[in-house]
Amino acid sequence: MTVVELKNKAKEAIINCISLEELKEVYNQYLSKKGEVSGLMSQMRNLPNEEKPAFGQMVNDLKNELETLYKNTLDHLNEEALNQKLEAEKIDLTLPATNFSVGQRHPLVMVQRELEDIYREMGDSIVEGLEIELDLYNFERANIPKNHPARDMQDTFFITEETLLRTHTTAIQTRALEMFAPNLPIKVVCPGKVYRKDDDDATHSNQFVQMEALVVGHGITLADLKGTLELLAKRMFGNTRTIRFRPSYFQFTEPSVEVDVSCHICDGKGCSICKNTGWIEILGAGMVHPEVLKMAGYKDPTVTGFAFGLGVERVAMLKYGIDDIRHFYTNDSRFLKQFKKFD
Ligand code: FA5
Repeated sequence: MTVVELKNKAKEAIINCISLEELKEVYNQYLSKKGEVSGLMSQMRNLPNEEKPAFGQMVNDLKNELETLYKNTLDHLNEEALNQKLEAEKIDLTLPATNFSVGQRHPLVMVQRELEDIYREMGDSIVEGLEIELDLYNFERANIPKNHPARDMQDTFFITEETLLRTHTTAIQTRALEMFAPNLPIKVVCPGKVYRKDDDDATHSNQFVQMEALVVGHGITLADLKGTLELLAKRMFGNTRTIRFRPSYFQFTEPSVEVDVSCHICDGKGCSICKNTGWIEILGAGMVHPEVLKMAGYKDPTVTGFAFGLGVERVAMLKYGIDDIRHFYTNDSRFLKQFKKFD
């Protein structure tokens, strides 16, 4: 092939390239070390000596011309590729933004945190226990020996004869007493999930959250318990709800009381939610039974204490006017979103 023929063929091939890949192939064919342009030099040895300089000059000129054309085509194709990429990634800043919905705390967590803050202000520290608990801490250390009829008050999920799903946060109380004994004073709050074989209805669930409070020292009296509960009720419900103390029975407190808050649905007049009583029970309480203190290691009879165990769902229901405890567990976002304003 003559120099002119090669020149025309190579120029046409470069100009017709429509992609970088094609251009690379054309470069390899004509302009690389082993390409056709370098191949022309091998013809030099067949030429008479006087023609060699002119031929060499011609091949060099061809090489320079093709390289310039190659470079311009490469720039053009690179620019085109960049433009295509920019076009594909184009962002329309005038489009409306995507709405990301930011989560919020669950109402039960909100109420639990609020209660913890109140307890903390009173100087309590938080102690946690185990959901799978020993019979020993759930019942025996709470002064409820095996086969005692008081066990029937809490229908229990037993795992083995000695282990169970704790039925109340009093199990954390008995562990805390053992952990602190014989040191004084104790001022702790014990939150946690508890489990019972209760039939589910508007105010009962077989899994719920309790918060136990325990104060032990010298000279703690029922008046301290009453004062603490009144303060707690005012902080949680304001002054509009009425509370009442009702004598009750727990095997681990003596005397024992239960605290009710006037029903938020009927304002105390009686409705299906409060079972026509006008009241909703939120907690059980009392003076820690001397036997419970003794079993934990407090032998001094002048050491006394009070404890109470509160149902977090019941408090949340009264606080936010919720008519069915089951709403807390179904994860319906229409229900949960309503609490955003309180978070
Ligand atoms: C007890 O669990 C005692 N351990 C409380 C206690 C602690 C008394 C310390 C004395 C000293 P009771 O079973 O009544 O008591 O439950 C306490 C509270 O948990 C109730 O007032 C109620 O608010 C809540 N509660 C009880 N059962 C359920 C249930 N099935 N579903 C939702 N909340 C419940």
